Amino acid sequence: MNSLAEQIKSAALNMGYEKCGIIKLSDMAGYEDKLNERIERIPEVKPYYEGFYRFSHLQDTYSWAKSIVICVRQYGKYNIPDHLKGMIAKYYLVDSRTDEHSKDFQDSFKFESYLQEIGLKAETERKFGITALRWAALKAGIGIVRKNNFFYTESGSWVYLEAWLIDKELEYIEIPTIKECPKSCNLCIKSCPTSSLSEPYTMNRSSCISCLTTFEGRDLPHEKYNAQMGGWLYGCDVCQDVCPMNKNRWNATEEFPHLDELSQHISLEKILKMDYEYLEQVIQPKFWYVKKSDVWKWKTNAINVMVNEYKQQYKECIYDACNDEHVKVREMAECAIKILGLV
Ligand code: B12
Repeated sequence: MNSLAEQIKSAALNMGYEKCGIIKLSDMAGYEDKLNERIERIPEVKPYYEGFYRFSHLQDTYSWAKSIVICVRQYGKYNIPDHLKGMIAKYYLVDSRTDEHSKDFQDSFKFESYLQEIGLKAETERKFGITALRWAALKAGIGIVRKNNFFYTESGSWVYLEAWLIDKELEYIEIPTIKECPKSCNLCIKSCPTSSLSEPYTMNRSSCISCLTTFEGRDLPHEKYNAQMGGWLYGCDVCQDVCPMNKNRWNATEEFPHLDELSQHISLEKILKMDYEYLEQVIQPKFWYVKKSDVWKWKTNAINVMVNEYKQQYKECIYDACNDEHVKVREMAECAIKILGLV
C-alpha cells in the first residue's frame, strides 16, 4: 500500500496536475528571507509586499495547518489566438482561477474534495494563493526557480501553481532533474522593457509591465514607462518568451473554453469602441485584475499601445476617444494626439 503522501500525489496527477509535492509549514520560513532581501534591494516595494509576510507565518491564521500540498499545472497547452500574442499575457487568456467552465478549475475543486474525502481538513485560496507558491514548489523540489523569478518544470515556465493547507504532517519531496540557468545567460534581464527585472531573482513589481497594465498605471499620460509598455495591453510575457529554457515548451493542443469566441471581440480599435457595459459584464470577469469601476483602463491601455505602435487607421479612433464618457480616456486621447502630432 502506498503511503498517504504518495496517494495524494497520484490523485493530483490523475486529475491533470503535472507535479505535486508536500512540505512542512516550517519550510516557508525561507520565503521571509527572500521577501526581506527583495525589500532591501527595492525599498519602494515595501508597502506592497508587507502583506506577504503572512505567507510564511501560516500558523498565525491557520493554527490547525500542518503541511502544504503544492501542485503545478501546465497552461502552455492551449491555443492562443495569434492577434492577441504580445498584447495580452498568455496566463491571463487561459486563467482558470475563477473560470468555472474550465476543466482546470473543475479539477481543482475535485482535488480539494478528494483531500476532504480522505479525511483531511484542506483549505486553499484560488485567486492569489494561500501561501508563496513558488517558494513552496521550490522547497518540494518539483521544479526550479530561474533568474527571471519564474518556476520551471520540464514544461518550462508555462505552468501555474496551487496550494492547499492540510491538517496532517506529511512530506513528499522530489529532487529536480532540470538544469539550472547557464551562468552567462542574462537574456531575461536584458530584455525586460522597463528594467523591472534588474538582476537575477530581483524584480520591481511597480515597474513590471504586468503590474502597470493591471493594478497600477492609472495615470498613463504621466507614466514614466508608457513608451516601454510597447504593445502590451494586459500583462507581459517578455522575460518568459525570450528564455531559452522555454524554447519549444508551448505545445498548443487544446482549446480554452470560449477563448476563440471572446478573442474576436478584442482588438485595439474594438476596445476603444467597446461600450462600458460589455467591458464590465464580459471583459472584466475574465480579466479580473482590473476592477469593474476601473474598466476605462482598458481604453487608456489601448490608446497607449496605439501611440507606441501607431498606424494611420488608429487616428479616427483616437479622435473619437476625445469624446469618451470617462475623463481618463479623454485625457489619454488628447495626450496621444499631442505625442503623435496629429493636430
Ligand atoms: C504578487 C504577484 C505578482 C505581482 C508582483 C510580482 C512578484 N514577482 O512579486 C505582479 C502583479 C506584478 C505579478 C505579475 C505576474 N505574475 Co504573479 N504573482 C504574485 C503572487 C501573488 C506573489 C508573488 C510573491 O510572493 N512575490 C514576492 C517575491 C519575493 O517572491 P517570488 O516572486 O515568488 O520570487 C521568488 C524567487 O525570486 C525566489 N528566489 C529569490 N531569490 C532566489 C535565489 C535563488 C538562487 C533561487 C533558486 C530562488 C530565489 O524566491 C522568491 C520567493 O518565492 C504569486 C502567487 C503566490 N501566492 O505566490 C503570483 C505568481 C508569482 N504570478 C504568476 C504569474 C504567471 C504572473 C505573470 C507572468 C502574469 C503575466 N503574464 O503577466 C506576471 C509576471 C510578472 C513578472 N515578470 O514576474 C505565477 C508564476 C508561475 C510561475 N511559473 O512562476 C504565480 C506563482 C501565480 C500562480 N498561481 O501560479 N504577480
